[in-house]
Amino acid sequence: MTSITSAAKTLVEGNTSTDKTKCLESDTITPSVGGGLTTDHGVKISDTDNWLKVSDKITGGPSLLEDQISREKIHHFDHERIPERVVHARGAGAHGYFRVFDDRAAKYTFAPVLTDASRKTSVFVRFSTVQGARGSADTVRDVRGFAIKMYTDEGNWDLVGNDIPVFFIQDAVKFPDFVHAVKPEPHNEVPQGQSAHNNFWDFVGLQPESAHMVMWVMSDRGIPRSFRMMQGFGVNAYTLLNAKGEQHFVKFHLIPELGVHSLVWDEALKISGQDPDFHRKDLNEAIESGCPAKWTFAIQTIAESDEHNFEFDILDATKVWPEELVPLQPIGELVLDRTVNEFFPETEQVAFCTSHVVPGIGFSDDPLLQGRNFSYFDTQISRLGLNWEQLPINKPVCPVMNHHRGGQHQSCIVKSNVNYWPNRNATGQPVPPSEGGYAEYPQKVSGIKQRVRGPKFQEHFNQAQLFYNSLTPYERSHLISAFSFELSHCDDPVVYETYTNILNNIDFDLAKIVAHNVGGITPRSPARDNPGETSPALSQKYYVPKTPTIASRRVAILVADGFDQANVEGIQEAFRELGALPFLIGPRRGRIFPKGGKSGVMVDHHFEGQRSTLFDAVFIPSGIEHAKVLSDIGRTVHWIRESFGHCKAIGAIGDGADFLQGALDVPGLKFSNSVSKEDVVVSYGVVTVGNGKPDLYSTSDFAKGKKE
Ligand code: HDE
Repeated sequence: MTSITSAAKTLVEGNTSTDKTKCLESDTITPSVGGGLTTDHGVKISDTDNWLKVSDKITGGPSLLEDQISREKIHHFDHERIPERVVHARGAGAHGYFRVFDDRAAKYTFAPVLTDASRKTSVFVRFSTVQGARGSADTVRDVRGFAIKMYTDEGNWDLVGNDIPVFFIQDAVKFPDFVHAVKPEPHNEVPQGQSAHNNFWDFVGLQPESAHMVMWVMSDRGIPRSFRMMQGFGVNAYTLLNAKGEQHFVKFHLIPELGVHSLVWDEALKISGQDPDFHRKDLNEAIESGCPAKWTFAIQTIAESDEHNFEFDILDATKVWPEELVPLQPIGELVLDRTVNEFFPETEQVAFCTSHVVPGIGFSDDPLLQGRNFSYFDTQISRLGLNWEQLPINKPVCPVMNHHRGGQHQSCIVKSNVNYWPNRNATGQPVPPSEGGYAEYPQKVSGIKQRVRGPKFQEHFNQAQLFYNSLTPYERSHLISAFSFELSHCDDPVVYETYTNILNNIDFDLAKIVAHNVGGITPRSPARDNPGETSPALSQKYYVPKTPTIASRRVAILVADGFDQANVEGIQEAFRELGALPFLIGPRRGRIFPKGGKSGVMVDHHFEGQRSTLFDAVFIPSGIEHAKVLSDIGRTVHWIRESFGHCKAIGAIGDGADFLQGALDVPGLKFSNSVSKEDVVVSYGVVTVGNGKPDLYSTSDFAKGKKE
């Protein structure tokens, strides 16, 4: 009922506020405790636990179809699900805002959302994986969707991006083929949440335009540590129109404040089983613990007159605009600071359309974008129904008025005797461009009608090679492992042999190693030269945060009875001061008693309940008894070894450092044998202060030392 009233109000009058959170309040209810249950038609219910039956003192008796209250409950339940998205089915969302630093983008656009620094535009962002179903795991190797809905005063602007700057195909008409190939195979619906299967590699092996994007997905970008640590890219080339009527091509970028970080593959595989909701929990945990997710918003622009001055076609979505050629211009920030109240009406029902732009922002002739502009609106109709834009999460914050009527689930009641234009009442006339009406740039177009791609769309390997060359040695080694994992899951030799040929067009050594690993045909000579050109911004290493921080990072503190209380309290306080999230993990979830302490501390988890994979770092305090227990338990020794293998920071004091030394028998790894805080030893990410009297050492200094 509330949604009908507010939707109708929006259509005619507009909202009184442009803050989306406030607008959603009229559609949000808080169930009152003791307020009583009702049917959907508002009649009070006295019993929701027992179906109406014909019973006597001996039997419960048959259920009666007559029971309209039970029938309504079941009816509603039977229809609770809607079709999941055909791609990007699994997602997580959050609310926040966008604002620009100043009006520096005014030379490119008159769109106030990109130029008016006094504005705080409400946003809703949905992150997603692409291949898997709604119930698949978060940490699979895949592209991540990064879809932003900006509720601007001029209407909704949907920037539907990914965490990878290029795409698998150049022309939208290939999308159904690509999606069929990557999704579970038609005969057996295998695999789920993976591209490691014959059909995907068959398709991309026969479709060389995919080579660049495949390199990105096989790199660490395919397994992000967190949505909050991913870059975002609009991918397609859009256009900006300025007040003088000049047009520029533009690409949109988001750079995470926390830097770009990934899991390692072994970690990602384990988390898929240990906590399939790892990413969505991470987003909520960070926001709720006071660490909003933040990105710098930047643009790359190319003047219309420069369109053809590049060796690649700037409208080809399988290409980046290298930053050496087209620098990034930071213009604003995106912040996510509010979690959703209810998943279905917000994250599931939110619906994005690339065609939703606001005046000052337009499209280019990128053939992928043109197809997307058709596809998104269309898919929302089958997923949510024609009137999907009236759903609370999708509704603009500005007035909506037109003569569209009817359709399923129409929730606006328009009080008017006309529903067309022109009309005798002059109701709802179009707004002229001078008063803010959307106007297209008068682009000159000529040519021959034919099914072709531009000549520069034919080159597919230069940028795949540029990407490979720009990776650090460890990034390359991860990439080689990823190809080896994926291709060895393909059991049809035609498939993995074809793909190693593709790799030989990128780099001879890469092709040789992967072919050797997966049983492909080892190439004898390079298919093309690799002159070694690089672009540093393509490596994740480039995105080290300006101010390194451990804020929102999860730290496990392993404790057993007899731990040193001062150590633990000191380190907890130090971590909290730096915004990190310390968790106590013990041999039981209950009270664990410090040395000489009677009251004990409640630990958050049991060693078996949460594994090292779910934390960014681990700390072991001092305490002889406690260290002995830890070293006697195989699981805790494994915790430490696994953390080390996954390159996590590990810290220990006193007896804790002794335990660590026993658990980590790694040649070359150094441990402290001094009690002096001046002698903290940092070796391969393992930070120790030696045995002795741990209270001589201030644990908060330890955490700060770690941070540096
Ligand atoms: Fe999508 N894409 N896509 N896509 N896409 C969808 O729309 C499509 C493409 C992206 O969280 C669908 O609402 C075509 C590129 C995201 O709700 C569908 C082509 C990029 C999301 C669709 C592309 C994306 C989608 C399915 C041309 C990165 C999730 C459900 C080849 C810039 C949005 C839906 C959300 C979703 C079509 C390519 C990103 C079917 C035809 C390139 C983040 O309409």
